[in-house]
Amino acid sequence: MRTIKAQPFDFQFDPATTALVVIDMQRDFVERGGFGEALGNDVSLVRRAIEPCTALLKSAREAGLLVIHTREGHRDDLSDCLPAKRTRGGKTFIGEPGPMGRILVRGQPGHDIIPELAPQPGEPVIDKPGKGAFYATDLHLILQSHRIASLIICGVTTEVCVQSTAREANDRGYELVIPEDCCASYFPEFHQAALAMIKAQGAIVGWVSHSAEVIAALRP
Ligand code: TIU
Repeated sequence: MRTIKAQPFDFQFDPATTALVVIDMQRDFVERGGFGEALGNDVSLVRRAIEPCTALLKSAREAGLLVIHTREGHRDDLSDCLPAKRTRGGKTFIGEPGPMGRILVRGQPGHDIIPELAPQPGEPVIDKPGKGAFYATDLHLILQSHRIASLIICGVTTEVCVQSTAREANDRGYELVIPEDCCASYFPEFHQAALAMIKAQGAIVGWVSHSAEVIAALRP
């Protein structure tokens, strides 16, 4: 077992049964002209997670961890986008044309994972229609088939897709740690609040750490 210095106390994990899950590091959320900006947000606030995620991803690959990427997005005909989601937005809505193609539609440029964190061949990419990465996807099945027990979760945004995924993972029996600098929100106060909720009550959902601590624990 390895140990990551974390809150509310140290996180124990075995690299052989641990996966890194990178949530929705897509152009639509972290570049100008995408869904995040269409919702009225300043994307510079979430771009701060890119560099720490890049270092963490490199370290996870070197340590031989299973690496999984997720992308939030919808079918061309939006048949998998319920009105409760489709009607949300500012001036531009899911499926409408934007500077990076149709907003949050699979295959469009904005839906791509940013080049800094591009998946490597063999790394599963989960296309998810919801906020949580387990909802209506085969993520749990893939994790089970690899005998994964622990997750390192990073990506955007902290209080939306990262937190939803962490809660879904905890309910399915996974132990999880979130390096706080590897996730970000358009609302720094929500980022802080989400992480506080996750680690509260003796790690009620999971642990919170920092990329430097996770990378240190992954070194041989
Ligand atoms: N990936 C993700 O978090 N999707 C969102 O819509 N996030 C917002 O914060 N809006």
